[in-house]
Amino acid sequence: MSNQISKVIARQVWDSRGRPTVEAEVTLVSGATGRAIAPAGASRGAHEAVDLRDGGTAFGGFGVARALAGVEAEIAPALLGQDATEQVTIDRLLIDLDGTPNKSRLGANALVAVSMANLHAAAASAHVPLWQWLAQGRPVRIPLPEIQIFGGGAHAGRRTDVQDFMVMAPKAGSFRRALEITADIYRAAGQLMEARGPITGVADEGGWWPNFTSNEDALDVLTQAIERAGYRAGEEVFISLDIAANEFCVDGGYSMALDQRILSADEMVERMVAWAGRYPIVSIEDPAGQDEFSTLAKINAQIGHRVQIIGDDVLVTNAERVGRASDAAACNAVLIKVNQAGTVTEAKAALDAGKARGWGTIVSARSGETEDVTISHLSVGWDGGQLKVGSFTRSERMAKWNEVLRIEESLGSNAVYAGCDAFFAPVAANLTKG
Ligand code: 2PG
Ligand code: MG
Repeated sequence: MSNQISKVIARQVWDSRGRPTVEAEVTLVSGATGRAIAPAGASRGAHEAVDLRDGGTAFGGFGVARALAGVEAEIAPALLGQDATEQVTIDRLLIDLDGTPNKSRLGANALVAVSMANLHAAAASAHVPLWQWLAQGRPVRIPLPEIQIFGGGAHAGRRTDVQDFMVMAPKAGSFRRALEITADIYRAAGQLMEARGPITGVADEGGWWPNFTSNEDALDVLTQAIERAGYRAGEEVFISLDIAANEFCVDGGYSMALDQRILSADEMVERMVAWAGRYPIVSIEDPAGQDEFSTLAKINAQIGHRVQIIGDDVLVTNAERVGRASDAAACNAVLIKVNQAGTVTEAKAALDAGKARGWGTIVSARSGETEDVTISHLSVGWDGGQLKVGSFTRSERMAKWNEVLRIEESLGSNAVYAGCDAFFAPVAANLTKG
């Protein structure tokens, strides 16, 4: 059978932080091959699948020799002869082979690279682009992008408490236009930053390095940048935040470095509600710690009808945790990062769990990335609705935006931009009523 796997190899390549990571290559009897690279997060949830790193002194402990060895000694022999088009079976095999609840034995970095490489090989064998292989004829939309303008938190030496200050253009009409709008805003934001003092570069995901006296200062400048670029903030272009609050959640309180004080959970709720009232915010990710379902529920109850409340560190791309959050009414959207789950199939299950509840779903990159564009295809092929890749500079980010541009172009007049419909219905309705 030509779809049988004939070879699986893994090699060490390097990510956007200059750290080693795993690239896997899967070859089929037909000669088709697929290749994928594992990304790596910096602000990680405790319930994520974990990477296998060598520790010790070499490469700051980030070496992947053990992860590579596991692919060679165990994963490759187990996959030989398997049908690559049976992704669920392949992933089940990987999960069972690892045998741990968090993928710690063989490493989520090894598993996710092989799982995604297999997906590419299957698509190559069918001679179709990956997004099309995933869609299998079902209707898809071009995702609404969520694009970072300022990077903070764990991606910028904690110069702001908030990790991602982003923009969204749900009414842009097309992905191509949304990127043009973002380019204008990114440039305008740079000019505003320059006027405030020397620009000191960019953060991990390419957003301007923050030079702000408070989180609110950053929100003011971002709003100004939208307007300076010629767009109406709160009508055409909206702000999206990843608070990544888990990073500064201590004993249920929130240690806000720029405020020089610890907010109680209720004060955090008040802060989010106040920001959503004062700024043109349409989306907030992780406004509470990774197990703070009740704090999230309070925020969701107050603003969830008009603001997307995304779970990332709290949901860790896990269908079961999506169910828990849904029961607690803690979120109305789920971030999907394949390496948080460890396999393509588990990530898809989390996405489906979100969709089944009418939630927004956002396929996302990690802060440590490479030229790999798998997620661009996942976001289209799975009809994910939204895509988060980081900022609008640095080629590990631009590669992913550019890939979606190509897909949109290939669809011609059949391309449908997800736009406002990418949100949970009440949020979408609120956006379109104006
Ligand atoms: C996040 C991601 C991407 P990291 O928190 O959503 O911005 O960061 O990959 O460091 O977890
Ligand atoms: Mg996040």
